[in-house]
Amino acid sequence: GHVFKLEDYRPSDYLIPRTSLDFRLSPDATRVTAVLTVERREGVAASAPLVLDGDGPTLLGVAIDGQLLSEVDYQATPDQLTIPTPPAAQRFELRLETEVAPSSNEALMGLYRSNNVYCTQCEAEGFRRITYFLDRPDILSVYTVRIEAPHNEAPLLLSNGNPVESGTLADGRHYAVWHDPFPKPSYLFALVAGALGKVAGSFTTLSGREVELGIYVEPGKERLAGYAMDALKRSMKWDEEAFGREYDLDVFNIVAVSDFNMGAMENKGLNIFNDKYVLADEETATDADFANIEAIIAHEYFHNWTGNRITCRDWFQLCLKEGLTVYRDHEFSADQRSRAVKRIAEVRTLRAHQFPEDQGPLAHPVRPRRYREINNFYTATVYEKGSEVVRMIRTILGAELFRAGMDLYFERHDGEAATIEDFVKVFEDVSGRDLAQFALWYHQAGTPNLAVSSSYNAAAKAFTLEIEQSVPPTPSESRKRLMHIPLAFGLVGDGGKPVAWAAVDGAIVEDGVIHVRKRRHTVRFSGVSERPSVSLNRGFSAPITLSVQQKADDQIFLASHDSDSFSRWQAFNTLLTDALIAAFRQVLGGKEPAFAARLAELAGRIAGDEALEPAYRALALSLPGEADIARDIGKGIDPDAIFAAREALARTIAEANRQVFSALYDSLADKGPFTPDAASAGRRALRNILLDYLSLLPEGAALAAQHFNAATNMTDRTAALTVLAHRHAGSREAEEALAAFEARYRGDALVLDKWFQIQAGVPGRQTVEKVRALMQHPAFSIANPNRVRSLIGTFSSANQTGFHRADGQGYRFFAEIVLEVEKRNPQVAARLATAMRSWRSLEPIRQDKARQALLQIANAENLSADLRDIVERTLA
Ligand code: HT7
Ligand code: ZN
Repeated sequence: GHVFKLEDYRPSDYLIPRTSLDFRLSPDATRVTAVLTVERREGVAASAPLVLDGDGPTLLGVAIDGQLLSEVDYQATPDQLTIPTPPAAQRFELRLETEVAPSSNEALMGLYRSNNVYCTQCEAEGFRRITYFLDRPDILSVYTVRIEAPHNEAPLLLSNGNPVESGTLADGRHYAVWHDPFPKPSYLFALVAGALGKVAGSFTTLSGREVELGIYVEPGKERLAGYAMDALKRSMKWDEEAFGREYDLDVFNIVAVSDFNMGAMENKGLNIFNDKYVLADEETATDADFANIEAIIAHEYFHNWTGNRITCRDWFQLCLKEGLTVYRDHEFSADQRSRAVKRIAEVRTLRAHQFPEDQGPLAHPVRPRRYREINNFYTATVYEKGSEVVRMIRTILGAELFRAGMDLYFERHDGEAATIEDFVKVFEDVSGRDLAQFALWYHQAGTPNLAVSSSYNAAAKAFTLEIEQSVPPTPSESRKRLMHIPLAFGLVGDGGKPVAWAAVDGAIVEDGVIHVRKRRHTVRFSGVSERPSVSLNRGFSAPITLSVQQKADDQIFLASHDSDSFSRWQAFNTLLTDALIAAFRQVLGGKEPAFAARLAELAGRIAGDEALEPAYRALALSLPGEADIARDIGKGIDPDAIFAAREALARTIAEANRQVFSALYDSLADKGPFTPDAASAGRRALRNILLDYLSLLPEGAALAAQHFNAATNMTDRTAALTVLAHRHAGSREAEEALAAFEARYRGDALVLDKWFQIQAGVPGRQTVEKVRALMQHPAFSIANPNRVRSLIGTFSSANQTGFHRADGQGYRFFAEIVLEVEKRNPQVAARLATAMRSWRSLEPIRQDKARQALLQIANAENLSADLRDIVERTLA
């Protein structure tokens, strides 16, 4: 396949300032008439051919300035329409007639049908499936869209922008016209038509403009959209307060559809959502679902400025909109909920998804220089690491200059298709700093490591940090340059008080941040009157790994006293991880794992510490996951040994804290009506993690069954069901609860996804057969991405012992299903296949079986570009 290269970018010869689209909708033969105002760019020769992108639309006719072209005047292939000799005039009108079949579109890109609703997904390159176009993000056009359909099939007709006209036609047909005054790239085009229920709202902007809000859902589900509507209003308000950004159209619509490749899409004025991220009430959604809905509603809304008003010059710049918008939604959630808890959750996500990507064969820079399939670059690196890079800019500049830089960005680039260089430049301009070395965060892949050791000289009252940076090699980048790493830190003394110093040399240290810019720094603090414990990378100021020579006593001290809540959590988490890695080695050596008593004691103390938020305590008590432990071990992974080590630690903690945990569990029982706010969710989270521990003790299954039966909300119900299914698999209690859940939610596909997920996650070798059997369940459909992700995605990416069965049956099953999914939906198949990305860190026997499965996929016939790209890079 073709390799797209950043350095090959050049502006297109032609522009399309205006686009008018006319859709006559029909499930198998939708007619699309596109009338494009085409303009030759200044200075381009009149002989330059016009070459439009396509992806298989059936071309019915081409006309220029009203003259029908004969077939000798153009060349059409499925992926290109070439007009070799366009008119000499600088501006002309190109009219294209195409036909597409939405109901047989199972790739869910372009125009398709979900649940009898017409909808579109054009990012990244889906628009070209509808008509031929300059389908690239630097071609900004003003769209007018007319939609026509039978009224009974599609009473609702939506597109981007503001409604301008609608009316009835003969034969029960009707139409609507939409106009979007803001020039936009084709990937932000959207259309929705069908029978949907509406939840209406309104928002008055900072300057007093009324915006009509609409959330459209499957009829009958309107009452499940209330939380999303509230989240939308809070998002609109927050963007005004935090970034001074107002909404700019008269209407803002959100549509929930049940077949969607990703989470949601920020089409201008018409966001389209996976219904999983809209619909919620206490009966059907968990606290995590509520938090996700809030975050994704905010994320798509924030794109209106970071993505839509200022878009990307090309797809290499994807992080310009995605990393920045993730940063914005993180800040929003931190403001709406608990900042400390949110930060820990973000870092856990980054480590779980981005670190393995950065440390494996699919590693790429936040701004890649090469791609074969852009769909495969909607990654944790572009999104989550991209957000961390923006956060570091704020750390380096401070809040005020950061805001000034963002203001300048909006002012300077509004209405443009911009680059990462443009983004970095605004911060250089407002601060006068040189960010060239810092910008390597965008250009260089891999997770930097800082090795740190410390020493204290009491006589000299000197505290010294030896810091050494390294960036491990990644595919196609063997030599790395030195990075600028903002390392927030604290010197912690008696009782957690900060330890003062008189002077520091060896690095620039400002506002609690050491600026690491060289390979080695000896940072010497003088006038330090007591030996401090050093708290490093406070608030996770940089997305790095740390190798710290630090005594367990210091870690225990920090886990109890660090005033930085992130680092306090980190200290305890590091103790747990170190203990788990040691236990893993004991298991491999045929020994019973043993743990220091003070670890369990500390867990008990944290659990009962009333000074800490319940949500924080819940996070501290949740042990590093099996995949986290595997990542920190690095190589020679035997998932069964990791599982055994982790279970042993959980049991040790539960046994040592039985009374405290049990009393606390009882005291946290639900009082009063359900609310989805962060504080209530935190209490549920703490109680549910305590249940998880208590379930390991005698009568654990009975306790979990009781929790399940008494549950009055989905959070408690799924927590108990998970405990039963995972820790008491096959027990009467587990079987009864699974059956009760299935019976209760029969017919509710989104809730049954949780039931699939829980069962796909059951540890152990028998699960692969269970998953295969569940694929025959009437609620399962291989054509629906949510179903596939719940069952197959959970099994392959969240079930270490089940998927990595030593005999390779998990991999073999997986390869077979990935190829089956791929026939319909290459994008979803390619994403599933990334579950194999860490295969080289496995022990040799599993590694060999994993390679065979990858080769089985690679050798399949007619592999899509999406899947081929992932599998070949994974094997390389
Ligand atoms: N910008 C959106 C990305 C997206 C997408 C990309 C490729 C294929 C389908 C897709 N659906 C949505 C989502 C976002 O980051 O906001
Ligand atoms: Zn986004």
